[in-house]
This record gives sequence, structure tokens and C-alpha cells, in this order.
Amino acid sequence: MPRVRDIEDGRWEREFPLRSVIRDDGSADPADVALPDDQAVDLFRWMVLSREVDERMVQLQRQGRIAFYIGAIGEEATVLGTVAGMEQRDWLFPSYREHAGALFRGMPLVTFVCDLLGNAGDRMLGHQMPCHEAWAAGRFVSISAPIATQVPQAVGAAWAARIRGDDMVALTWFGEGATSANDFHTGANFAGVHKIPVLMVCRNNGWAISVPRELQTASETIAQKAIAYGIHGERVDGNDLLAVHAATRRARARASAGQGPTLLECVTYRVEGHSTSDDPRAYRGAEEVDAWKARDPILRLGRYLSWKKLVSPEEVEGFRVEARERVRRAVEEAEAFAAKPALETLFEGVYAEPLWQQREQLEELRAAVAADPRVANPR
Ligand SMILES: Cc1ncc(C[n+]2csc(CCOP(=O)(O)OP(=O)(O)O)c2C)c(N)n1
Repeated sequence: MPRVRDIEDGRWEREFPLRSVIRDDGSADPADVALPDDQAVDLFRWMVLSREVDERMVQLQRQGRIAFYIGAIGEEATVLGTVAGMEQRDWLFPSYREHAGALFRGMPLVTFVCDLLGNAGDRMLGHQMPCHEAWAAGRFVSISAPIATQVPQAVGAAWAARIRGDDMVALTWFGEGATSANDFHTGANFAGVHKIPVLMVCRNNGWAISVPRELQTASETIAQKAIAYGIHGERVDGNDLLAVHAATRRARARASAGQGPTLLECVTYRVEGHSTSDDPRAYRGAEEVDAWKARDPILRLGRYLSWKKLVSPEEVEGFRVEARERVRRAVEEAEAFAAKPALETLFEGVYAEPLWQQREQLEELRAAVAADPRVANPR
């Protein structure tokens, strides 16, 4: 795989400095720390839970118990730092790695696992791809499979809220690969022109499946793309929860005060394959991955918490055990929920009134199932 060297002189990296708060040894300048201690501990626990969920779901996929999974290992600080920096009334427009955002907004873990199993407990009733959950009660919009389509959707929702006079700032997440997609341009441009209260969070995790960041864009940073749209841009260390959270609060405050959108580049790394369908050893070396594993966001926040004497190593281990147990129970409960969605639900929620073609198809399906029940239960 050819790697294109940066031809710039570093100017844009200087214009958009990589902000961090937690130093490598876990210490931080108190003047840079805005997050109260109890919230830092709470978010650490969320990151641990997110990691446990991702690791367990990959195991379930390998065991053939779920079909597909796409996780956020190594990107937990970016996902949780941003969602925790928003207000509960703000709408979230995810890409496909922000499951921790749905859980943070109140989606029960068991419902999340039901979605992966596609059983009758799946809120999407099997209409979506597996691992493409939605949680309307928590204002977490359905995950978008097509790259970057969520960007103009977030911009539209924020625009509508402003017209109505609601103090709602929409947040959308996407990878650096998505910045090459037309919908990113459409959304960012419109948001800039109309000063829409939206926060565009780029999880720059280094890879878009097998395409490295250097082959994605000739821009030295992602944040500098903000200049062309006339919006605010910032670049933070995406593995530093305190830095991500603080940047999110700043961006939200700007949007809420009518100062328009922010493009927030969170520099992080996709430690695992793109999804359970990918083997990254085909296109990248272990050295690069190991270097990033040493910068793990959970270890980083853990070092800060121990530097501040907020948690002991035993407590950290306790958080892990507790998270593992929560995930184990959710899987057990979801798998016990054996029923599949009723056949009729296949056509529900597509049109307000079913079309005659759908009614006809449903009758055909019922007849096929009556003749051979394996049609409805192929396994
Ligand atoms: C419009 C569109 N084109 C292509 C794809 C196939 N695809 C799925 S994920 C992906 C890579 C996206 O990378 P990035 O935006 O960097 O996000 P990351 O997976 O790194 O989080 C591609 C090309 C798609 N889903 N939608």
C-alpha cells in the first residue's frame, strides 16, 4: 500500500493545534480541567462498558450468534466525550460506531443486543441492518449505513429547531473517510451559509476500511476544511476524554449563542478491523496498531483518575467486572427472547397505509410459511 507523505510544511497543524489536557503520565494542568471529578469517574465507567460491549459482541459474531458487528475500540473517548458534552435535548445523528452514545442516552443494553439478534425485542423489527440501532427516546437517530448522509440530516434538524426557536444543537459523527463524500460538503456548506447550530464531529481514526488517511485527502488536517466553509474548526486529541469533552462544550456554547457550526476533528485510531467482515492485517502492520494501543483512551483517563487519587486499581478492576456482568446478563436476557418479529411487521412503518402490492406479498409470505415453516425460520 503506497503511503503518500505529507507535502505541507506543517502550517495547518500549527493553525489547528492538537489540543490535549491529560499528559502521558496522567497529570493535567488544573486550569485546563473543566470536567468535575464525579463526571470523570462516571465517564470512565461508560468507556469501560463500551469496551466490554464491543469485545463481547465480536465474540458473539465469531461464535455465529450474531451476524455482524462494528465497534469503537480505541475511540471511546471521542464517542463518550462528545455525547456527554451535549445537552439531553440535543439530537444525535450517528454514523455506525457510536453505540455507546445510544446507551448513554438510555437505550437498555438488552434492547441493543436484541437489535443485533433481530428478534422480537429489536426496536427496528429487523428492518435495519444489524448493529444499526435507533433510540428515539434518547434523541439518537437511526444509524446511517450510507456514508455521510447523516450530516445534512443533522443540519436540517438543527435548522428546523432554530426556526421553531428551540435551543437544540444537533451533533453528527462521521469518519475522516466521510469528509470525501458529497453529503459532508452539502451539510457543511449549508450549515456555514446559514449559521446552523450543529456540531460536526469527525472521528479521524486513520483508516476508512483499507484506505489510510493520507490517501483520503491531501489536506494536512481535517479541521482546516472548516475554513472553506466559513465555519469554526478545532482539532483535539480524540483519545483524551477531557480534551474532547471540553471542545464539545465550547462548540455547543458557540452554536447555542448563534455563532454557527463547528467542525471538530478528533484524532484517534481504529484499533480493530473496520467491522467483523474485515481483516486489517491485509493492509496495515502491527507496529502502527501497537503504537496506538499504547495511547489507549481508557488507560489514559485511568492514569488521570489515579493521578488525582479518584479511583484505586481495585476499583478499576471492579468497574470491569461489573461491566462484564452487565453485558453477560443482557446477552442472556436477549437470547432468551427467542421470538422473531411477527411476519406482518416486515411491512409496517414503510408506508402510512400498506400498498396493495405489500398486502399481496404478505399473503404470499403467509402461504409460503404455512406450507413450510422453515421459510420463516431458516436456521
Ligand atoms: C455512500 C457509501 N459509499 C461507500 C460505503 C462503504 N463503506 C462503508 S464504511 C466505509 C468507510 C468509511 O470510513 P470513515 O468515514 O473514515 O469511517 P470509519 O469506518 O473509519 O469510522 C465505506 C467506504 C457506504 N457505506 N456508503
